[in-house]
Amino acid sequence: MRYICIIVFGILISITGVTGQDYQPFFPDFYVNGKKLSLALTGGLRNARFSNIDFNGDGIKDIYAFDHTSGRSLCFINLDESEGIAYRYAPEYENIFPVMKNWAMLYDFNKDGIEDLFCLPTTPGIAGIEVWRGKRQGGLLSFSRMNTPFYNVLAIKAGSQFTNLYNALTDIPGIFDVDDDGDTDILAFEIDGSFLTYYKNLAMERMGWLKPEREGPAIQDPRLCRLMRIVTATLTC
Ligand SMILES: [Ca+2]
Ligand SMILES: [Ca+2]
Ligand SMILES: [Ca+2]
Repeated sequence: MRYICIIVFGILISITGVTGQDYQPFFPDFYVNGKKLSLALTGGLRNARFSNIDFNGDGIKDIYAFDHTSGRSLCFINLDESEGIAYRYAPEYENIFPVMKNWAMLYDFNKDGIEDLFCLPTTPGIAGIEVWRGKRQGGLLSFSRMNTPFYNVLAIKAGSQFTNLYNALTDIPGIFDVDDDGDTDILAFEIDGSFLTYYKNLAMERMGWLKPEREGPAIQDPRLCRLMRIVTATLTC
């Protein structure tokens, strides 16, 4: 009898077919004392770093938050309301970001008006900085990882080879134009964590914006050269 039941059950499955349920996110409204909680389903933030980027292409900067504790990317659209400040939780943009850990931030290093993504390398164990170039095509925002000669992380020359620009796995580097000469520099602590290293970008001094040179056969993108032609110098201030 037992075997008959199994056979009948198998026949029923083969006839009717078995399919998994499609999962569709559901975002119900939540109210407290009649007041709608607009960010009730964000999941909360414990140790977040915030950046600005225009997700929906309306010319108004929105908010990107990377939460260190959960490793989540959270997106918030600026509603540009005339009174007060209002943001909408926008999970539909979260899947444009790769899976990341520890830290992530946005900064437009190549001055094309679209923020680029800097994060802990997605290759495990590499203490450095990974760069994903932002682009917008057909109104859709996306990021693509930039290739470099050393594990696809931001690299500096080491003799005739390249090595990673060191940044501790748990540290967030400073990424901005330190000397205000138009290109992006890096501040990062050395391996013992005692001294801050100033990685000065030499793109403006050596290449300028309109005549980029390439250093090494593996560097194929002149925009990446702008970021990679750097030297170390002790920060004196
Ligand atoms: Ca916007
Ligand atoms: Ca950019
Ligand atoms: Ca600079």
